[in-house]
Order: sequence, then C-alpha cells, then structure tokens
Amino acid sequence: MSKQTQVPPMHPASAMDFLPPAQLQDIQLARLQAMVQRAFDHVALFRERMDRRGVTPADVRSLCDIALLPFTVKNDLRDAYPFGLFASPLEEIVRFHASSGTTGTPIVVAYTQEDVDDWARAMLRSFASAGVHRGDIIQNAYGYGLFTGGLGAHYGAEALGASVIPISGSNTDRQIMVMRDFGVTVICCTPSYFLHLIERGAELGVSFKDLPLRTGVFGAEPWTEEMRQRIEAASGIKAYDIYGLSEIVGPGVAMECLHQAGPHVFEDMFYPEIVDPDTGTVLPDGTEGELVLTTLCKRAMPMIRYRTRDITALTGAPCACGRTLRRILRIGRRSDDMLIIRGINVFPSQVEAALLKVEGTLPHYQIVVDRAKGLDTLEVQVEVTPELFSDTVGAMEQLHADITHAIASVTGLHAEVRLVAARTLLRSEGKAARVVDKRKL
Ligand code: DLL
Repeated sequence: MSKQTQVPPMHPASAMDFLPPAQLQDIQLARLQAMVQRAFDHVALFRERMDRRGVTPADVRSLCDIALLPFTVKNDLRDAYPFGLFASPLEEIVRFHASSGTTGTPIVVAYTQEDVDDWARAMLRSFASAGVHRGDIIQNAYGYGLFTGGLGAHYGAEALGASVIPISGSNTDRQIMVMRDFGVTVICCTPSYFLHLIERGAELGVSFKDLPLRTGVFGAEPWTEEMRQRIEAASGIKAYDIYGLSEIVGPGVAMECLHQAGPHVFEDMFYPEIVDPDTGTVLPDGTEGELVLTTLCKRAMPMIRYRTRDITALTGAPCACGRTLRRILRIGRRSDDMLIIRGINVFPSQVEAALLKVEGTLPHYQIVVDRAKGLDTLEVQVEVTPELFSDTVGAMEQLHADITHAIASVTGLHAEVRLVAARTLLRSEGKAARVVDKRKL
C-alpha cells in the first residue's frame, strides 16, 4: 500500500502561494521600495554603493528598476564581520546564525523578532507545500546551532502545528530508534545523511519501507534527480527539495510542492533574478545562470541582489499545483564548485548523475582530484552493492567499464574508477564533502 496520504486541506498561510501575478507584483514592489529605503538609511555599505552609482531609493519605481541596484557578494559579509551589515540596533536583534567558516572568516546573520516570525512562516509554507500538516511527527535532523537548518525547520514545524522532534544531526542509531518508536512521518535532513540513515536502518533490521515515514524535506547540499530516485526507491518515501541560504534567511527560500517539479520561490518574501555569472546581465526566465536574491521583508539584515553562486534557471511555467510562484530548477551546481581537470570543466553533480544511472552502484561516492607528473588526475571512488562486490571478476570488470564510460560520456574525461565495498567511504551527518581536490592541499 502506498504511504502517501490524501492531500490535506490548504493551510491559510499557503494562500500567498496562489496570488494573482499582478497582486504579487504590487506586494513585491511596495516591499522592495521599503526595504531599499531601510538598507540605504541604515547600512553604510548599501548607501555608499548606491551613492557611487548615483542611485537613490526613489529611483526604484518598478520591479525592473532593481537592476539599477548594486550586487552584494559573500566577501561583503566577510568584510563586515561580525555586525557591519545590520540595519537594526543590537537591542532589536533576537537571533544570530553564522556560517561554519571552514573556508575563511565566518559570516554572521541576524534576525529581529519579526524576521524570525517571517522565517517561520516561510518554513511553514514550505512544509505545507509538501503536504506536511498538523498531526505529522517531524524528526528534525538538521543541525541545531549556528547552522540555520535546525532552528529554521523547527520554528516552521511548530508554526504549522506539527509535532517536532528536535533531534539535530548525528547519533544515527538513536535517530533510527526514534523514527521507529515515535512513528515519525516526516524527516528533515540533508539527502546524504538520509542515505546514511537508510543504510544504518537496514543494518539494524529497520526497513524504512515498513515505517510510517512518508515525506523527506531534503536540502542544504546539491543532489541530483538520480539521487532522488535512489532515495525514494530505497525508502518508499517522497523526497522533496528545499532550498535556502544563511545570507538570505536559511532554509525556506524555495520549496517543492507535491509535484516535485523544482522548488517554488516564496517570491513575496525573496525576489529572485537570474544573471549571467560573468557579466551580471539579467537573463530571461528559462535561461540558466546565477541566482541572485533580494530580501523583501528582512529587517535586521536586508540583502540587496545577493549573488548566491548557485546555478539554476527560473521558470514561470504553470505548475499542476496551481501555485503562481515561479520555480527554480534543481540546483545541481555552484559557479564555484566547478573543477577544471585537464582544462575541462567538470561539476560534481555531473559525475553523480552519471554513476547513479549505472545499476549496481550505491549512492556513496567520492571524487578525488590530484596532479601526477604535471597532469591532473580524476579518480572516482564508488561503492557497489555487496552482491556485485562478491560476484565474479567479470561482473566487476563490466561494472567498472560501464561507470568509466558513463562518466566519460557526460564529462569528456577518462576517470580512474575505483570500486569499493559498501560502507568504505566516510558518511556525512550534515553536508556531504564529495570532492577532495589534492591540488589545493
Ligand atoms: O544550507 C540552508 C538550508 C538548510 C537549506 C536546510 C535547506 C535545508 P547555508 O549553510 O548557508 O544554508 O548553505 C547555503 O547550500 O547557497 C547552496 O549552494 C546549498 N544548498 C542549499 N539548499 C540546496 C538545495 C543552508 N536544495 C548553500 N540544493 C546554498 C542544492 C543547496 N544546493
């Protein structure tokens, strides 16, 4: 029997997802104008950049005028560390989050009480669009702490009226016990961690297909359509893509509906644009480029035209759910995760999609890039099913050839494929690190 229940009645907060476009645009423009004025009045960086361009808040007369405004980039947040971009006095700030800072100075983001409430509403609408409802038991395995995932999902789930288990990441065996014993129906975590949970569940004799678990709210890292299919086939749940980033709010910028056709952007709160990553020119819907986001409601830390580095396209094509919110296509890559190997551009997601198309592979892999005798080398380590691993040499050789061919056909590169036994590669409890680039070490 299918685990999917009837579609619940629409939550009142979801009404904003279905606004007629003209009404949505009126709201966006009014919010944009107020936000730009606020940023101009209270944040030196925005005021200086606008002054330099000769632009004032009064110049934003239509939504198209957003193109007059300067971009903001991650380094601006680093340079302003810790509090330089706040538009609210510290006594109005009720929450901080920060990025982990493994790659440099951390960035700090801040929220007023209204910001926290707005964020909870965005997350509520996210859950509701995936059919999550009051009465659901949500296991929230996103990390609690400075990472936005845990608390973001938590407040949204509570606002929805669902029952939240604030288990955070890690302690995998306890996660599985709780999932089984509490009758969990919805799980929130990274897709890579969910794979680990499925696998550990099987080792403990817990098949997710036999549990009430119905829905996964997966994001915080790139994952492919092939990965979604693997997850759904192995667990019997529906896997939905949720997108967000700390600089804008955290999770809840965009979320898929039951039709799983790419995340709908909550456009009344976050204004999306797609630009050419090299020139910054705004591109039309349907064209792939870098996602740029402007917060329309944020008070403590408004963000104007933030360059996310995430590569996607916007589509206004009608969705079967009837939402008028445009969708972004699945974010498979970032402009800064491109590997240049022997002069050829390769994205980790291309490798993932290629190897998951081959039967006998497990969805656990690692890409190792190195340099030998002045030449770049690409090694792809892939786990294979225990049946295949213990099979004849011929079967392994065939699999090896199939994977090598699949990778070569999408990337144009010959990869050294290394087939490894199940459970060999390191598992992640949060965002998976798929690539080791030893050239940078
Ligand atoms: O990862 C917020 C989040 C938490 C989103 C939980 C979804 C669920 P950051 O740590 O600031 O925030 O990382 C943001 O992660 O710019 C993307 O590159 C990537 N990312 C987030 N969601 C997705 C997704 C959180 N669904 C960065 N698909 C973003 C692909 C994603 N990449």
